[in-house]
Amino acid sequence: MPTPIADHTVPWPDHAVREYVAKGYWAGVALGTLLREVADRRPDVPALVDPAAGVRLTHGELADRADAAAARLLDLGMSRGDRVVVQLGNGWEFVVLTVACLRAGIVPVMALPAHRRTELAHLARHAEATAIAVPDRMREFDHQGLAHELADDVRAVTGGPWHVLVAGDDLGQGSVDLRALCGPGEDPHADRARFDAAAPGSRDVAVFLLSGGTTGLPKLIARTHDDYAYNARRSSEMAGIAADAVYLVGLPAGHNFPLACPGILGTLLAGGRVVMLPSPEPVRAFATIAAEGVTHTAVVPAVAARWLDHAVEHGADQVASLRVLQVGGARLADELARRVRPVLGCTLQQVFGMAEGLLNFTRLDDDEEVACTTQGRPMCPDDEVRLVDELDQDVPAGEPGSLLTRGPYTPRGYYKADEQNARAFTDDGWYRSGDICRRTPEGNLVVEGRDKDMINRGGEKISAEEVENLVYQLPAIAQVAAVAMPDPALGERVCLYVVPRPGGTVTLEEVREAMERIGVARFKLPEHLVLVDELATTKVGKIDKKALRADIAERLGSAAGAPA
Ligand code: J2J
Repeated sequence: MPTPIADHTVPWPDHAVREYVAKGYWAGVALGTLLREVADRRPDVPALVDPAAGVRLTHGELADRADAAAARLLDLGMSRGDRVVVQLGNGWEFVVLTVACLRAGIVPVMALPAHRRTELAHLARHAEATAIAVPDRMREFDHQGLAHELADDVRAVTGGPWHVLVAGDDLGQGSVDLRALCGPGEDPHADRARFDAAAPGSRDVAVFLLSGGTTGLPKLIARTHDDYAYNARRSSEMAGIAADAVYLVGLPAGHNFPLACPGILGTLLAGGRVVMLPSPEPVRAFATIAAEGVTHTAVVPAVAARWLDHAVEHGADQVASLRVLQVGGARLADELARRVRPVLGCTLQQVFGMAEGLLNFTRLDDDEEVACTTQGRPMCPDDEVRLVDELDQDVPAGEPGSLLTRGPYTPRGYYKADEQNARAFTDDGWYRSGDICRRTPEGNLVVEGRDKDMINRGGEKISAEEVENLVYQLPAIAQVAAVAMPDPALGERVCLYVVPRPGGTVTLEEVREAMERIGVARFKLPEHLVLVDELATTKVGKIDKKALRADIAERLGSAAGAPA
């Protein structure tokens, strides 16, 4: 039996809970129930489109399928409070399974398709998952095979059951057919009644999100039904999502941004329609926007840049229906931001968010200057934000400081991570985002840098410590430091500084091969390697990453220069 989730979460203090309930942020209703209510009001309205699979479901059909799937999960032997690692591509099964979990109180752990053995094994172990959902194959990778290897490992340790749910045509022995599991049920009324009668508690954990990563392995962020429902609903208001909205999911669906800011959940809760696309590659994305009349979508700056180039070359007629382009996940350059409206003809909304909670948006009616040069302001009047110096003292108005935050959808600690929590949260519950921001006189935030040891590769967050731990497994390495190097397309890429052991040496290819053998997401592989005799250190003897970042920027020519 997995440990109850509540044993390892950090609750909001009672006075905060009372306030969030009194102010209506926490509605006291489970997410699955809220989605059911939408389906009852709009049963025949389109809810979910997966053009690649040719699947189109109404709100009523989606809700019924989710209940049928929830019932089948219980039939497999799963029960409320169990955890399932979800590593699915952007297809309809992701949505049905997620809603099924929300109805049944089974908690999805939102992994990414890029994750490999190291990450998945860690997530499964840390969350004490009893199931994993994967595609059969995706982008040439045998996800099903890896899932079964993991299942064998887990069963050997726990002796308990472990389910491998597979979306695809090529089902192996021992796999559960996820498409069948997410298919229509035989008795929708009975399935529904079962979950109407036993909805999860609104303060229970609804989903586990992955932290952007500053530690050796990703941390889990436990988001409750109450806080995540608020997150999704309020984000919809920010983005102008109502029942007529058609939201395109192009980023990996398990990311907080496309999942609930407003993303899939916010759009469904507003009674709108969600369109699933495997990737935001512009040719298909533009064609899908045209075909489905997409009104809203979310991208990272690197994708925004590709869309702008594509539109300049091929015209923007296909994206005429697009009203709002949300851009976030990494700093959007002001120059790029200024091109969005003239080139794509839609409103730019900058989103500075984090899976840990706090969401900042530029408002749809902000003037062009604010929308193009700031990352917006918190969405909730009761989001608390402080900008502080090294001693946690507030910096003077207008000065850059390190962002601390608390609020109704920002949990007070990571799941089962006392040691990290002591560092990532202050004693009085402020989350240290590690972002260096400045506040404009109008109250908008501008992200100027960060004081966390993370590399932001086109919106994918990479923990330097995690990369370094992996590289230390190579015998030829005496010392290593992973740092961000500037990149014109992705913003940053991983650069390694390596001190080899005496007489030894190492190449970039050797490091990459070793990491691939161990099995980690490809986006974490270093893309440049610098051999040095020693690593510069700070006064207190720590590796001087700032100096290394400056060094690599200089070696590449300039801060904006292209890598060799
Ligand atoms: C600069 N840095 C940004 C921005 C995030 C919406 C949007 C993004 C995320 C996300 C998210 C940034 N400019 N506009 O969850 O719901 C960096 C910061 C932040 C970290 C969080 C959402 N938007 N960042 O990116 O959990 O460093 O969430 O602390 O993946 O991304 O990363 P993540």
